[in-house]
Amino acid sequence: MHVVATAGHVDHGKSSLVRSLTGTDPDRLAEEKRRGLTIDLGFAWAELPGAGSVAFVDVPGHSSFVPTMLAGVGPVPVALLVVAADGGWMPQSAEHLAALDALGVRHGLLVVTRADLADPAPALAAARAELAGTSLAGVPAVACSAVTGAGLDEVRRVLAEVLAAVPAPRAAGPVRLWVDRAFTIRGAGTVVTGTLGAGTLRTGDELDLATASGVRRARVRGLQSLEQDVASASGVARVAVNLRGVERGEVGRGDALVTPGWSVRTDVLDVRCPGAGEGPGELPGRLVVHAGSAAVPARSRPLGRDGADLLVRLRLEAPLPLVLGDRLLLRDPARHLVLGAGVVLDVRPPALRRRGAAAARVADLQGLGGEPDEASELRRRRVVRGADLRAMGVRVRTSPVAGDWHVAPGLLERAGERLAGLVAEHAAADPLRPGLPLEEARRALGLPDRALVQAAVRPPLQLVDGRVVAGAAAAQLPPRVERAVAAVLADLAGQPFAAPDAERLRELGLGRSELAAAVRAGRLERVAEGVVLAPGALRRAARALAGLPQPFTASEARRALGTSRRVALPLLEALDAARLTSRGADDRRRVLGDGGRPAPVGRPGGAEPPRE
Ligand SMILES: Nc1nc2c(ncn2[C@@H]2O[C@H](COP(=O)(O)OP(=O)(O)OP(=O)(O)O)[C@@H](O)[C@H]2O)c(=O)[nH]1
Ligand SMILES: [Mg+2]
Repeated sequence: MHVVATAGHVDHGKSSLVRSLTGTDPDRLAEEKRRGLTIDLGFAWAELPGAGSVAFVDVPGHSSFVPTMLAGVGPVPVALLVVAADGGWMPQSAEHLAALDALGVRHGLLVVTRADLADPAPALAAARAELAGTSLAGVPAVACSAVTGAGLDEVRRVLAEVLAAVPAPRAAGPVRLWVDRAFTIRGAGTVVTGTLGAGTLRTGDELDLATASGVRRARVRGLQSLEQDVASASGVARVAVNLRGVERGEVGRGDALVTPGWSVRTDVLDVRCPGAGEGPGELPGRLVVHAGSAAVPARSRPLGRDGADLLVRLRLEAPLPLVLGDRLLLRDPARHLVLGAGVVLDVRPPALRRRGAAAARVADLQGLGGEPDEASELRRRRVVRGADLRAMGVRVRTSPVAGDWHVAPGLLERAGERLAGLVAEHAAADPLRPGLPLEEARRALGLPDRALVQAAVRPPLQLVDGRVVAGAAAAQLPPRVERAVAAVLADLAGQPFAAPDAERLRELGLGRSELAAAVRAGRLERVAEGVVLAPGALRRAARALAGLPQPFTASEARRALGTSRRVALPLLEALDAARLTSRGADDRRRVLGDGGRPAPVGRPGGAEPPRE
C-alpha cells in the first residue's frame, strides 16, 4: 500500500481531486459538506493501476487548520501538492510546501487543478519556481480538472510512476503509530487510526500507548486496513487499531502506539536545524514542535553553530516518544511560519549547568547527522545500558561488559589503571585494611554500577570480600601487628584454648582493628569479640570434645579444653554456629558428624539443623 497526503491552499481543489481519484468524498462531516470546506483530516483510497492500493490523507487548506494539516502529513512520505489554475500560488501553498520541505518529503506530485477555469501554465510556472530549492524540487507536474475530468488519467499515470520510486520501509523494524483519530465503535470499544510508517502491527500485539500524561500497555484487539479486517499490517499503511483496555477519553490525536522498549519518552532533546545557522534566522525562544501527528509547545535554546546549521536544545511542554534521527518540524504559529526542521541528535542530553556547557555540547554534537550509531553513542556517553541504546533507536551489536552495560572502547582499561592507583593509595592510608571497598571505588571512578568496577578489576588486582586488593596485600599485616600475632600464637602453643585476655592483648597492642586484620588475613581465628585463638582452633576443640561421653555439659567441656568460662562459653556457641556441635534442650551438647567436619544440613532423621 501507499499513503499520499494532499497539501495546498484553501479551496484549491484538494478534496475534489481525491474524490475524483477514489470515488469517495473525503469530507465526511456535515459541517464540511455544508461549508464546502475541509475542517478535519479525510481519508479515501483506490486501486491505482501500476501502484496497487493507494490511500489518501486529505488535509484542510484553511489557514486556521494548519496544525490539523501537519498532523495529517507528519507520518506520510508522499505529497500531492495542489494549486488552482485560477488561484495561483497562495499563502498556504507556501506554508504547506515549507512544512513538507522541513519534514523532508521528497516524493510527490504537483497538480494544477481547476484547469477548466483558467490557463494552468502561469500557476504551474509559479509553483515550479517555489518548489526549486526544496525537498520537492523537480517533482512531476500535471494539470487537470475535477469537473471535466480532463487530465485525471494523466494524474493517475504519473502518480503511479512517483509511487514506484518510493522505497519500501522496514517491515521487520519497530512500530510507532501516531494517532490521528480516536473514536468508539459500539461493541468493539476504542479505535485509533493513523499512518503506519514502518514495521508491522499484528492483532494480539502488546504496545506502549504514549500520551502526554504517561505510558500504558495496550493490546491490539483488532486491526483494519482499508476497511478490511486484517491479522497484520506493515508500513506504509493506513490502519485502524481496536485497543483492548483503553477508554476513548485516554487517547487522542498526537498520542502514539510504540513497540515497547523502543523510543524514549522525553521532554528535553538536542536537535540540528539544517540551514538555520545561516543569516539572521535565529529561532524564537518559544515555538511549537511537530512530530508525527503530535504538536507540543516548546522552549528553544541555541547551543551554537555547526557549519550552516544551528544546534538547539528543546524543552517540550509534554514529553514525546522519540528516537535518534527523528525529523521534527519547528513552527511559529503566531506568524504562520515554518521555522524549519529539527533532526534529533540526542533524546537524553546532559544538563547544561556550568558556564561553557553549551559550547562543550556543540563540540560533542559536531558533525552528528542523527543516524543512530552504536560506536558514536558509546564514544559520547561512555557508559550506557543496552536497553537505553535500543530505546534511542540504536541497533546494538556489541556485547555488554557487565550486566546490560556497554562502555566506550578503552574505558574499562583506563578505569583498571586508575583503580590500581586508588587501591595503592588506600592501602598506604589504612594498612590494617588494605582493600578498597567496591562502592568507594565505584564513586571514585564515577561509574554507575559496582558491576563495572568488578569488570575493571584485572590481575594483579583482585576482588576479595567486596574489596579491591592488590595481589597478596590482603594476606599481609603490618610488621608491628605481625610480631604481636606471633606472640599470641606462641602463648597458645602450650594451651591452645587459653585465649589471651584483654590485658595481654593491650600489652601486645592488639586493638579491635588489629585483631580484625589478623582474622581477615587468616592468622588468628575469631571466637567472639576480643576472644581469638590460633587458626583451626574450632576444629581442634570439636575433636577434643568428641572424646567426652556424649552429651556433655559446658563445664565438662571447659575442663576438657583446659580453659576458662570466659573462653569456653563463646567457644561452645561458636561450635554450635559452625554446626560442629549441637545443643540439646537440657543445655548439654553433642559433637556432630565426625567432630572435625560440620554436619550436613537437613540430614534425614538427624537433629534439626541450626538456623544461620
Ligand atoms: N471548475 C472546477 N471547480 C473545481 C475543481 N476542483 C474543485 N473545484 C471546486 O472548488 C471548490 C473547492 O474545492 P475543494 O475540493 O473543496 O477544495 P479544497 O482544496 O479541498 O479546499 P479545503 O479543503 O477547504 O482547503 C469546490 O467548490 C469545488 O467544486 C475543478 O477542477 N474545476
Ligand atoms: Mg478539502
